Amino acid sequence: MPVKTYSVPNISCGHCVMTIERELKELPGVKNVQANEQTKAVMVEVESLDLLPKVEALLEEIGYPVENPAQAQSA
Ligand SMILES: [Cu+2]
Repeated sequence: MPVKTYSVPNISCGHCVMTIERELKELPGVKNVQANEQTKAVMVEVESLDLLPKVEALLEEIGYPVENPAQAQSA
């Protein structure tokens, strides 16, 4: 399944990591989420790349906008 790693500068502590993982896992089609406080990265595994705009919108909504949205790259 496709995996995308985002750079999310607003991650500052373990609480951010837990919030991001909990919220993203509730999105249908998201299979796995791993956020990292040290690297400020969020790895998402999705059923389809079509879901990435939703992932990005949700992250922005909860206060963690991504630096490198999928539209800018070929994932
Ligand atoms: Cu935090």
